[in-house]
Amino acid sequence: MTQKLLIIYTGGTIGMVSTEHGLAPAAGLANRIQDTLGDSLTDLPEFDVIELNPLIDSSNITPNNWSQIYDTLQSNWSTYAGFIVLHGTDTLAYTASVLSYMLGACDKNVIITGSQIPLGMSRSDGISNLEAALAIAGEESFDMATVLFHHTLMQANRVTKFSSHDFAAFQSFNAEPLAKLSIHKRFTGVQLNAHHTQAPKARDYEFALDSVGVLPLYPSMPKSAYQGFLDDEQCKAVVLHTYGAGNIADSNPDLVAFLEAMQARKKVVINVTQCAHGGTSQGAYAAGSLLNRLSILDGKDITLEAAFTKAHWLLAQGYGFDDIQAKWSQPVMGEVNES
Ligand code: ASN
Repeated sequence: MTQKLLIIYTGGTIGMVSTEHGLAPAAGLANRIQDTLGDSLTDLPEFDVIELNPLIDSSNITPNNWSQIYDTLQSNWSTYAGFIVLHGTDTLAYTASVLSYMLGACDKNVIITGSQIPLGMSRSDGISNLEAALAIAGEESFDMATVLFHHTLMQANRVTKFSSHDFAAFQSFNAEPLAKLSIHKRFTGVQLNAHHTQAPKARDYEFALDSVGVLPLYPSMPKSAYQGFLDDEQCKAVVLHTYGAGNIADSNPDLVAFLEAMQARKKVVINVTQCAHGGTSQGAYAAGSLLNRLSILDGKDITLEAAFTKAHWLLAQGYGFDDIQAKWSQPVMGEVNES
């Protein structure tokens, strides 16, 4: 093994260039990194760059891309001291969450980052995000996939993109950031190196592309918004994006009938609140207590992205309805608080 790092460019703004249709990812990022970071590279670890094919705006991400990123990490694991995944910010939280489950407690760092302005354009935040990732990726493992953005290192499965404009595009909800990077690093939150870590194994499962849906609740929702989940044979789980403490319109007979039918057809339903902060208290209100009676899974303080990808990952492992009902409350990689 060398002390070199591997940068995996998946696409996203950090490596985009202007085109007649707007910003789009472009090959040749290694040269743009050399040109942009220039002399500061002499103080940073050496690295290689792999570009995935095709490079995508992360709005186009699918579970096949998650597999491609994982396989690239796994097949290069023994060669490099640490890894940086450059990803578009739009769906970075989904990829970061699923990689946290796929990699588990790993013995090298996988730091996911990107930017709001492309490298090589004026005021690019890609420079500081990439420099910081390069500076710490080869250090002692954090035991888990992490996201680094705007001087903040966060647990991968706790982040949500909350600003389309600010350089601080991500927040870690319901979990302290792992570190604030200033002149000094200040680690907080989880205890590092708490797990027995290992190298990731070769993937022996596939994601089923259409297996998980999301149903955001809103007032007076038409039946057509959710009926399709029942009829679609491929759909095995739905994240119900509920109000406040995990409440639904329990006086809407069509919605209640839909949830009953989901349970009868053994399709998993997970209750995740639309509130970024706080989590559910399923059953605290009468308007949410029906969900307990229907054995709908309580998402507690999990993010939408972490719940959606956890359902995908559990289904891909071959777990069925009964297994997921039993397993859901156990955290895989700290994505939910147990209490
Ligand atoms: N549309 C871009 C992407 O997600 C946004 C970004 O990276 N800042 O690929």
